[in-house]
Amino acid sequence: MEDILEKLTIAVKRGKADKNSPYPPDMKGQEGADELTAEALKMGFTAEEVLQKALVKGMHLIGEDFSAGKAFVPEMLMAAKAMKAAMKHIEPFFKSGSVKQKGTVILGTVQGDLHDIGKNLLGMMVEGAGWKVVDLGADTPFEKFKGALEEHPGAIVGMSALLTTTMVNMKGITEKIKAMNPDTIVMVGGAPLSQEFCDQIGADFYSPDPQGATEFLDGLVQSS
Ligand code: B1M
Repeated sequence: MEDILEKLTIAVKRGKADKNSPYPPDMKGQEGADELTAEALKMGFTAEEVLQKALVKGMHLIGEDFSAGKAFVPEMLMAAKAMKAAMKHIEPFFKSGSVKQKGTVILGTVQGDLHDIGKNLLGMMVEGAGWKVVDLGADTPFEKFKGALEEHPGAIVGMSALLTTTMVNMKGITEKIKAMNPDTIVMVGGAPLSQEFCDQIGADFYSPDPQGATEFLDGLVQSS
């Protein structure tokens, strides 16, 4: 049973998106992240298990290889492509939450940063928990957050960063958002962040994972 999760971890790490993908050449003709995710779900693994035990694990492994100089940007890109092929099967499970919307959350990966997989996962889970999500994408400057806040007054802002060099951009954006309206709630997350950093930049909430962010959001509804 667990065998399929191991195969899926390898498919993501190696960037094997689907059976027809010619990359990597030594895996030609083998099932990729697309088919293996569908199979794992069919076998009864939960979306959460597939995500944590295979997909996120595969991304972590390619990250380790990159740190060790054994993989490079093209390999990370292929791994991201495989992850995305898998996520389309996972998405319906996270989006099947309550229909009534609890409020609006504006999400974006911060300016300068192209990593969008974690932000996309967060978006799926928040949407599944019953929130309207306005996804501004990656490399999001303050102006885009401003425009979205003007369109959705009272919305909560969620910012993601994966690089130590881009997380610092969250400070200026948070300050400008608070200058527009001090009551706007700003939550931040992403692998290099910490509670201490969140406090330093004047954001309202930090969560290392989408579950914590969703619980925080739901807590806002209960307390209002
Ligand atoms: Co990049 N990259 N990358 N990369 N990349 C990392 C982040 C890195 C850790 C790799 C490494 O060195 N081991 C490293 C950062 C080092 C650092 O700053 N400390 C790195 C680097 C250096 C770079 C480049 C600079 C490489 C270069 O060009 N020399 C470059 C930068 C480009 C740019 O952004 N300007 C770069 C490029 C890329 C690709 C484009 C090739 C690709 C991204 C593709 C894409 O996202 N569409 C890529 C990838 C895939 C990675 C790794 C391998 C995987 C990231 C990922 O998707 N993880 C990554 C290594 C790693 O993470 N171990 C790496 C899976 C994802 C589910 O996790 O995003 O952490 P994560 O999200 C989590 C939590 O953090 C949390 O929830 C998610 C689910 O649990 N979370 C939130 C995230 N946002 C949240 C917000 C919240 C709450 C929770 O509230 C608002």
